[in-house]
Amino acid sequence: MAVNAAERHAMDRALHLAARGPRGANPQVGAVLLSPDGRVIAEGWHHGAGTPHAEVDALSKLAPGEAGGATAVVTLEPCNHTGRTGPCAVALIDAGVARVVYALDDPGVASGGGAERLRSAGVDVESGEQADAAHALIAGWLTAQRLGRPHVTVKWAQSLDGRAAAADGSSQWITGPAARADVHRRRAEADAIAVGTGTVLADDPALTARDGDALLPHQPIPVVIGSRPTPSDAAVHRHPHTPLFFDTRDLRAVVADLHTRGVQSLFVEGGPTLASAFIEAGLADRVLAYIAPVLLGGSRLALTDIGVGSIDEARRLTVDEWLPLGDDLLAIAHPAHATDPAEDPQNEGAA
Ligand code: AOF
Ligand code: ZN
Repeated sequence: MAVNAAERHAMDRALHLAARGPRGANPQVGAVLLSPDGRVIAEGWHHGAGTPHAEVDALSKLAPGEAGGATAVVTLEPCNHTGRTGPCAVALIDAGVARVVYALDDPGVASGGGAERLRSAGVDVESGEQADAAHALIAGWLTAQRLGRPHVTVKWAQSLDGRAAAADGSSQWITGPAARADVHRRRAEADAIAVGTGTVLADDPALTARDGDALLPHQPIPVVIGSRPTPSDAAVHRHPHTPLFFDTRDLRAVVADLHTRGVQSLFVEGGPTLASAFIEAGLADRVLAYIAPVLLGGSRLALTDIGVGSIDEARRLTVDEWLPLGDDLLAIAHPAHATDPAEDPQNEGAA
């Protein structure tokens, strides 16, 4: 049976409810229960890992028997596994729900398969309703599920001749205020922000996302990678989140660890050694190069060795946008031939 107007409307509402949940290790999911005549009888959403799933949250608002014959409208396929909570497919079957309309399939190996389970219990199931909107809402979580690691953005600022600093190492400020404000807005969209220990020693960055002097509402977790000790009075220790330190060169281990902590997006701020290592490891899903109309010359390049020995090994990029920011220019790009990082051949071992 095709999706009707009441169900479509309920999906709008479920998407709205889903967005109330936190971004984190679990997806944001919303659910609306409709009576057989199409009235909303309960609403629910997922409040974060370890709490009841959206469907169970909605069912908990009804008396026993009240969901008999109801339609559940959910933004994600009801799960089929016992994780921190029991399978939602079973909870819906046990409650007597007659029909389920959902937006996106659950990509989880263990958690997927709820639709089949529902169907085999005689529940009528429709999928794909407003899948695009649901996808947009949990894109970060879906990427993390597919790759087993966060989506990685590598950012740097450079002179027109590709340098990241002057001969003495000074690098503040190559770009102008519009570019710097843009960086802070993008920092605030990331779950975590990484620098190398060399950058901590050279620049002592706060690693906060700011608008002028004010902290933006969302702050990424600061991550410091490398073997040199960080001074106890470094600015990163005053960050609202406790910094994470990784004394390793194994970036795959770092991103795998961040994944287990629920980090879905990582913003790599530099310096050139760390940025280059992420690119060489095939772990850069997106590149942001802020290019300023200034010449520095010398040997302090924006990137060091990225494993390109010959021109046919060059890491070609596809530009998503050239964005003017004041006198500067931002290139937003991703590895060529990959619209989806999971399908990028340079991200070997990523899928
Ligand atoms: C649903 N409804 O509201 C959510 C689902 O460890 P658990 O028990 O919290 O399970 C987490 C997995 O369940 C998560 O990875 C995803 O596959 C699914 N999330 N499923 O039916 C929900 N949040
Ligand atoms: Zn569930």
